[in-house]
Amino acid sequence: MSDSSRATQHPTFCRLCEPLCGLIATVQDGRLLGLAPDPDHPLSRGQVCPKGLAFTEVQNDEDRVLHPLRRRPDGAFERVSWDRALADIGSRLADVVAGHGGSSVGMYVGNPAGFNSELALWLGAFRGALGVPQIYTPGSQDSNSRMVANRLLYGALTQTPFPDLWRTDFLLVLGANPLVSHMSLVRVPRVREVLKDITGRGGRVVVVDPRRTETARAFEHVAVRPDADVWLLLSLLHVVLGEGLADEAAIAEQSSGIAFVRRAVADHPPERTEERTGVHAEQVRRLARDFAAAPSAVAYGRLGVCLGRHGTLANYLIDVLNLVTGNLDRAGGALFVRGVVPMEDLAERSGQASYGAARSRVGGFPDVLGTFPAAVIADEIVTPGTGQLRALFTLAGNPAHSTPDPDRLTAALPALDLHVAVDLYLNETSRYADYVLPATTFLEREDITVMLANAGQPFVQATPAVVAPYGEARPEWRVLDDVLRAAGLGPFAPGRAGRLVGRLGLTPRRVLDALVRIGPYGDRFGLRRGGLSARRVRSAPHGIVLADAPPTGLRTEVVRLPGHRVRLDAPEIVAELARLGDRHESDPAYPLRLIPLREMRSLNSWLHNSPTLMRGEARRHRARINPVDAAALGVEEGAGVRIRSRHGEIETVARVTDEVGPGTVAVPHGWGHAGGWRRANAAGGPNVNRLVAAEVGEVERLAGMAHLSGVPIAVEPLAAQPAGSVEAVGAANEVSAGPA
Ligand SMILES: Nc1nc2c(c(=O)[nH]1)N[C@H]1C(S)=C(S)[C@@H](COP(=O)(O)OP(=O)(O)OC[C@H]3O[C@@H](n4cnc5c(=O)[nH]c(N)nc54)[C@H](O)[C@@H]3O)O[C@H]1N2
Ligand SMILES: Nc1nc2c(c(=O)[nH]1)N[C@H]1C(S)=C(S)[C@@H](COP(=O)(O)OP(=O)(O)OC[C@H]3O[C@@H](n4cnc5c(=O)[nH]c(N)nc54)[C@H](O)[C@@H]3O)O[C@H]1N2
Ligand code: SF4
Ligand SMILES: [Mo]
Repeated sequence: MSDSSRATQHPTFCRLCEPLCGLIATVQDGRLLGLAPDPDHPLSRGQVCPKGLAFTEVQNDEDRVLHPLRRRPDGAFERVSWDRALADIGSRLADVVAGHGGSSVGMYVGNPAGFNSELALWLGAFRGALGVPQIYTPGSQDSNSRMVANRLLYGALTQTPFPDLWRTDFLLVLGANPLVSHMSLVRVPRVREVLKDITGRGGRVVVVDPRRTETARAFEHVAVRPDADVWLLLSLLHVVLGEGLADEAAIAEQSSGIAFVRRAVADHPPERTEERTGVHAEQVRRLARDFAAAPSAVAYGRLGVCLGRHGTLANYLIDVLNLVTGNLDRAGGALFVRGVVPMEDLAERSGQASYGAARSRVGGFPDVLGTFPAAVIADEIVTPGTGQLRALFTLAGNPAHSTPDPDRLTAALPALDLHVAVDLYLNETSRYADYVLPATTFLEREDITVMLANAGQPFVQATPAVVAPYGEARPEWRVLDDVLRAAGLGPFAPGRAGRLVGRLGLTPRRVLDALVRIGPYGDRFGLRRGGLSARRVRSAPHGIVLADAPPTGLRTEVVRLPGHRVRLDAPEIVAELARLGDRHESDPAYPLRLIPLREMRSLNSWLHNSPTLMRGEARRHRARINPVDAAALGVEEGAGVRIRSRHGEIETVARVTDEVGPGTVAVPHGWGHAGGWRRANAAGGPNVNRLVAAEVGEVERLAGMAHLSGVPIAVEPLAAQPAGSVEAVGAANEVSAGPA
């Protein structure tokens, strides 16, 4: 950390998305002057994206919340001291728990929390202290269908196989756009180069997507209809199994239940599914043959398949394709994960990687990793009874923006007895909180990359905080710790356990250090020569490459089912397949299909206050619509459109382009701001999640996933441009000064 008045440079790494690219932070007088790519980072080697560099503008943003804020009855915020905030939060939380039990307390932990190892550890403590609080995450808008597929196939929720991009001969991407989103559930700095290397060594990259995305354009594109991947995958399997292209030895050795798969795919020849998928039968047959014939091949699916009406089934089928072609757990195929800290193993062994161990009160959804679908939060708040949600903590998240039917949640929030947000900003959710507590940015806290071990080269890096917290910002783990203490709850409360924890001086850092040492690469506290210790990691500021390639042959270690066999016929899958298509209604009033779209210069809902990222005419909200549809509807390029679903409506501007097929409309999420971020508010655009229902019947059954892809919609031209920016609350630095 710098305290001299000379500018100093500090290697660190970006924690906005999964590549965790190396950065050099320049600091002077405790202020961040700028961020640059770290040329000495072994994995990212001097490459970063515009978001990473623009983070300087978040760090130094004058709209950031830097002091605890309390909301007054008139809705304006006033500054309070940490002590007063914590005392009041503590006593109100204690009241809720005393009166209604721990199950009436909820927490929504947002996406940036996934890049914070200290918080990840301390969340467990929060949970433990409250007994059975309701935990929500973006997982139900992101990856829970992937997790549930893992559980059903491998008996291990946390074991998401990742594509061995570095050795494969054939990459089949379904529903991901790596050149923009930089890949997810696999860590790939320099992703363009890694993908280009596949074709460079004579391999192929095929992108299955309803939109001709940046990635599809750079490689081969298969244009599929929205939410039809399940049928495409069934047909690919039909060809592989039916034409004798499968690796029968691998099937016999690795799996159980193949008879079910053979029966299931028999009915789905490509000729029968082509109408649904929009992919010509002959193209499907060729794709299946080429995939099976490649020396190594891997299918990788991400958001586009996770968000459909059968997201769990789609993820399951992707893995089945990898397995039956002999590509599971081998070089160039789909690999299991072994972390620097055995997070996966710990979660599985400790029972935290649960599925269906509890059911949500509203909707009866099975828990996924102890979490419930965010779509039910609003109903949990307003539905009376035992376990009615009365206190909510939102940490690093924006659920009243990022989840289905944001207005329903916004309307429910005021009914809470206590709502506390820990965030960098007043966002569309925290603006309704009783208290908004200032969090540290990733540059203001130390970290170690114990997550995201799913990489081409197993790697670990630690960073100190490169600047001291601005204002009164505090790390989230401390905030949780302090809140529990103030409420007289849990392991940190006064009492025996609390005293013990106090005496041990237990901090996330200490726990993480110990975990690194006992992990698979660890020094076992000196018992293993050359092994890792946190001290050794910290002494290598650009990180340490632990191996040249990821390990293979982990199945017998990680699959937690009889004989370590992958189970192909879990009853949940059998039942889901029997209901295939039951939620794919066709209503002539809503003939088009909505699909999600990520932009290079957005990060979900929270980088729209950066001047650099928002510069230029291209940074306006646009719905991509095919020229054929546009002509039929009388919609012109640049004209205003109204998009309606059975559930809600939004207004935006049309971009007429054949990058989406007829019948498909692609709309970016994360826009339509009304928080304390003034530039974001002024950027306009609607929140696309208004088109998505939060009703129980709209949520995918197995994993509780929101349906954000394939939503039936109608589009009509607007006479004028859409209404401008939305009503907003004052910026955090304009709050009325209250007693400190
Ligand atoms: N620049 C940028 N990078 C990001 C993010 C960001 O907001 N901005 N967000 C980060 C986060 S939180 C995540 S989870 C990852 C996600 O990373 P990705 O999974 O790559 O997500 P997207 O870029 O949204 O790509 C989803 C793709 O699915 C396609 N699609 C939609 N519906 C269907 C369908 O039914 N079938 C098929 N086959 N495809 C479909 C869409 O057209 C889109 O191209 O990105 C991360 N990286
Ligand atoms: N329509 C549609 N909806 C989607 C998606 C989609 O593709 N389409 N994608 C879904 C996906 S994949 C995701 S991951 C979710 C994201 O959904 P959320 O996690 O609910 O929301 P974010 O937009 O990531 O907002 C993150 C918040 O954390 C704050 N923040 C940033 N860094 C920190 C920090 O270090 N500490 C704290 N305390 N706060 C911090 C930011 O200021 C911001 O307010 O959105 C989902 N919603
Ligand atoms: S791709 Fe961009 S946002 Fe993601 S880690 Fe790298 S620099 Fe950060
Ligand atoms: Mo995400």
